[in-house]
Amino acid sequence: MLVLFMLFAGCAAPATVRQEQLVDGLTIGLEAPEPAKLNATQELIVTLHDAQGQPIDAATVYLDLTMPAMPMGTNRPEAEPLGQGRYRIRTALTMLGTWELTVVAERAGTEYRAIFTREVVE
Ligand SMILES: [Cu+2]
Repeated sequence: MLVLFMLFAGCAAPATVRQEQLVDGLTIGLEAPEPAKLNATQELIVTLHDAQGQPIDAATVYLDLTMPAMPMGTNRPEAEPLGQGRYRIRTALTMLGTWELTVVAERAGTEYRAIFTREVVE
């Protein structure tokens, strides 16, 4: 299941895109600046909720950044927990084109993975 929302905070503020996936009862969300600019530091927010909609804080979260079109080496920035089921990752995408951002969340010995696609533009 993939849900896509566009949030516009105001005329002057940059837009944020929010995507969500349901993985084995865990709702994994990713909030990212839109558009995804080449080589710009961007702040990504991962959100985790259980089947009852309760935020999950006791998880280890990182991103696995790849491009489907080519090998790009290993790039796995770790997330910093913010509380309320939110985790922050700062990273930059260093090439134009389609990226796959795999959110990996480890919780109570179980690993959950959700793949989100981002299009990087100039
Ligand atoms: Cu590439």
